[in-house]
Amino acid sequence: MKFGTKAIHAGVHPDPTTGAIMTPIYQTSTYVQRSPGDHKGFEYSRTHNPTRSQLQDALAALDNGKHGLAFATGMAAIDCIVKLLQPGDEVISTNDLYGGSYRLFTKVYQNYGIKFHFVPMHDMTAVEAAVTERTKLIWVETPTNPLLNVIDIAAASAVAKKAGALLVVDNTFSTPYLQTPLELGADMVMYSLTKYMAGHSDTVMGAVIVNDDELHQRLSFYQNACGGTPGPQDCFLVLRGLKTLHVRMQRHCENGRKVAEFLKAHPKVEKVYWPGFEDHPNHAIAAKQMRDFGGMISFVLKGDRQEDAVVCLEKFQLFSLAESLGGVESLSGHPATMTHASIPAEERRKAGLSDSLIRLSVGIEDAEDLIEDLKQAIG
Ligand code: P1T
Repeated sequence: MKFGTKAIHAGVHPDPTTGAIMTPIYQTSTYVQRSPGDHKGFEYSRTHNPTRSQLQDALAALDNGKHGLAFATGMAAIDCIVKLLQPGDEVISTNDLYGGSYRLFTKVYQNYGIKFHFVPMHDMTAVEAAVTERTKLIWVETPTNPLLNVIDIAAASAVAKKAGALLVVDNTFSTPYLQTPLELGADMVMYSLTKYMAGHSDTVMGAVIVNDDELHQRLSFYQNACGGTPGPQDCFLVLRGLKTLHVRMQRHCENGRKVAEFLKAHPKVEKVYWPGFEDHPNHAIAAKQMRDFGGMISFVLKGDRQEDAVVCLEKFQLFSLAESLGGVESLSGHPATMTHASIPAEERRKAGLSDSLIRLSVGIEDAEDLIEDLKQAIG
């Protein structure tokens, strides 16, 4: 089955009692048993819920994976993955990543005896150099948030396999429409479903997709034991969003290209970060592992001054200044003070993240209107 057909049909089935074509919102905490242990596969909604089950199946199908697990937020999904580790274990992570992931790693799990190495992963030799006999997990985000670096998933998988470590790909920026990491050797794909997957800025949720049965069992154990599960209404919203994922992503990519090209040609713009440019340092890998280049773009104005970035952000009319990304509406953000403020300034600078960087999530409005907005804001 092709992607668009799967987005609409995979994992879901009409309600057996009524024929309702949309998965009902099973707003229930518990399920009546005829006799102790004699039930219909559902006992308690932290453990299983029919709306969540259909979403998990739909998510697995889109990534060509076997099992999906849904969580209350993207951070709860990441938290569940890190719980697979033991004190003394080591993680190699990209040094350019969502600030909340960095915060969870360094401010929470470092206290539990897990060691994190942050390296520029677009250079695979840096990853190889960080491997020790204690390396248990390799954490990839590609394209990265917010610098749009592209990491070679197949190469990272080769390093992980040699090290005996698990490879995770945070696929939030790409979605399975653009890349399917399990097919490139990843052990786990992770999502903030809050973003493109739900697509309408109306819910926060996360997910993990895996092929391996044992890994699925271990993650399911933590999903239930720790309880970071989503409610059925949120699962319904993501299920509804997934049905248009392919149409939305196509338009995000088309608009992304137009906006990136406009910015690149603008005399007041110093640098544009977008993996679709042929002169992007990792363009060849992006072209190999992605089906298109997405709608996330970052840029720096000439002079590289934070004051100028703030003025530009204040002037936007259509690119609303807000955290998050991947919704139908265009958003703008200032990573240094917003999404990446939890990364110390020194570390941000080392990773190449300027305090004047502006991040855009290009929505699916008419591109001409978005470009008019950029023109008036940049001046
Ligand atoms: O916000 P939440 O659903 O918990 O997901 C966390 C998360 C994980 N991974 C990536 C790559 C992300 O971008 C995020 C959340 N990011 C933002 C809120 C943001 O504006 O970048």
